[in-house]
Amino acid sequence: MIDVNKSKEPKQAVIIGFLSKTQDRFAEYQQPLSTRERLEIVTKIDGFSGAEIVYPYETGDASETRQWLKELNLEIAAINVNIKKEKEWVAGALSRPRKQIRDRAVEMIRKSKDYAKQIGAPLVTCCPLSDGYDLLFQVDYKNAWNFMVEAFGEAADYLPEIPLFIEPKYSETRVHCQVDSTSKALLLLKEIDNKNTGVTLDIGHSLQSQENPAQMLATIYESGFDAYIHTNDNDTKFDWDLIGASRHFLAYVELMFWAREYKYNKYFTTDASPRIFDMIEFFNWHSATTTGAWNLAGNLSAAEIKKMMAEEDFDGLMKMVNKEIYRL
Ligand SMILES: [Mn+2]
Repeated sequence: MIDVNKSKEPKQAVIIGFLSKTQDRFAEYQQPLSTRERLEIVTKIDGFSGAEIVYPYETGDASETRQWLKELNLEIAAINVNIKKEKEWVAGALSRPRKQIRDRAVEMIRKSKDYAKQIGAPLVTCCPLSDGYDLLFQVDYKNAWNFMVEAFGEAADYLPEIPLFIEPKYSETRVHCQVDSTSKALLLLKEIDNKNTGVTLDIGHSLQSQENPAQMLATIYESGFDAYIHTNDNDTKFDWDLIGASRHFLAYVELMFWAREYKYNKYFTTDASPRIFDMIEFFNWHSATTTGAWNLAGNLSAAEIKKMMAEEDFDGLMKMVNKEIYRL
């Protein structure tokens, strides 16, 4: 295991779907590329050594993909299982009243764990975006919650050496998602009661849920679960997947500070979309920003900061932020 507190370079990866064509309701951005071509682009970005790939849409033959990874000297940060795209899951997958629909989603997560094992990925992450509601009086909250606990529990029990991470998000694709905050994800994991689980803390999702990402990282660990981090930024109203630290610089540095405190050694996986920007430039800047924030946090005196917190030296902490972080 690397000593993260001495490392000058945080491990960084990217969700490779962002290296191809993306679209919103009004426009399309960038060019469509194959999984192999997307992986080749990862090697062109300074500071990136890992990829998060989507099961089953970017994952072909496991041995072929493993060969590509070896050739390109890349690692898999995570397998991201998609349980929202298939027609039957557009209105939800794990919280639906019909058991067959839930069972097929659980089966998809199980298969993604098999694939993760075959390819040497350390974890599977799942963001149940379509599980939620658009209108009030639309879903039975009682059943929906219990179905999600049961379904995620079944998926977590399978192949325990590949842990299952749940990624909360407030909104999209439903107006209000079931797992709408980090705390809700933790409550779900407490109900499931399986230690081979964790929370994928997406900075932008956390901000959209009116959270402070650093505080939520500490809450995840203090609740006894593992954490995996997605990096990006937004305006707190919508999950814009902006370049890291562009709107919440101090929150980004504070998250890095606590990630170091907890000796976080998984990938910082970029969940940001270049859209109108030049793709390589965008990710090079994102990577440099994450490395810069990591190093800035590492150069702070953690012992002094924690002493000031213990002594409630609020003025000292405020000055530290202005002098050492903002450098004013
Ligand atoms: Mn994410």
